[in-house]
Amino acid sequence: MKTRITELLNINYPIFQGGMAWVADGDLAGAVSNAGGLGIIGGGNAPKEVVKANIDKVKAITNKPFGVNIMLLSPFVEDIVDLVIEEGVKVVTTGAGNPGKYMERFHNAGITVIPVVPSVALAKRMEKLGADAVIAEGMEAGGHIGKLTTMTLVRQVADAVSIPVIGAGGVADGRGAAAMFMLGAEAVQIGTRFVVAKESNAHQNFKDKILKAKDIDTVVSASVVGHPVRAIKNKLATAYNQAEKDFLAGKKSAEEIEELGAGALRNAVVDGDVVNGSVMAGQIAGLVSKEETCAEILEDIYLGAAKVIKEEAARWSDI
Ligand code: TUI
Repeated sequence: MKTRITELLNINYPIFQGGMAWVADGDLAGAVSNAGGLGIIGGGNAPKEVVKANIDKVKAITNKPFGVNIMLLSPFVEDIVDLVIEEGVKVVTTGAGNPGKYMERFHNAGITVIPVVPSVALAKRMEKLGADAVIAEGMEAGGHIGKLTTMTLVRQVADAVSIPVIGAGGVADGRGAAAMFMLGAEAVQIGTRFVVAKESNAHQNFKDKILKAKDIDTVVSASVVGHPVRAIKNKLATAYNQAEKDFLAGKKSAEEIEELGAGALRNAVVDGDVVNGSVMAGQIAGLVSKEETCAEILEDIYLGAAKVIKEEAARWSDI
């Protein structure tokens, strides 16, 4: 099965592993790319040396294509832009902002640029600036999110641009992937299910939170102060949302609230503090109940999508 995305990137499966900060390291991205998907290193807020070590790791694991996600709120964003160019990284995805000012440098270096967009307006702007594709990520996703749902965003972005669209947010299996293709996507990006992959180095406590989560267990924090983030409900998320109420009542400063979030993702992913740390995960966590290898996950999604698409097509074949 081929789409413009599998051809553009020379990958077997039209499946990206989300570039999740702290989680998407060289081991995870290397395993996904090696198995035929697009593994993506999550730059997050990491300094250049850390991202470079992860790039070296992927290159040691596989010769296949991989990407680096540049989180545009990072204090090290300029360094990471330099790094991906120096290292000959072929694919860059961006998140949490507008990568417009780096586009020319990426293209001069022959990099395929795929920004995450939370709206049709940004998708169109990215297409005009020469983006090779866009990832339309709905608010079902974990981590930093926009306002629209995946269902409405993917459909409207696919209608508005001519470049290929990757659907993300709320996808964890073949049925979800098939739904994205029906909406006009030519690949899917998946985060939460890869957090619990065998090759993922996320702390077991973090994985267990996802494996045990139900459909309604995530909440959005920092909608008032900071950047909206979806995570599994815990003491931190509850405290953050209470602090925001206090802020609106004039009883707390923005700085005091932002303090709560500092280092919270690292605390959960690396140290396993899933009480006071931020357990970022998508709403589809309720469907994720097994630790598997990246190869097993990719095959399950790909074959699962093929199965339901064929079954559904058969139902419509007489019309
Ligand atoms: O970036 C993500 N997900 C993330 S980043 C992250 S690290 C972080 N932690 C705490 C606070 C903030 C960041 C954890 N999860 N997904 C991609 C994404 N991009 N979601 C939303 C956006 C986005 C939002 C606004 C992309 C562009 C944008 O543009 C605004 C503009 O400048 O036009």
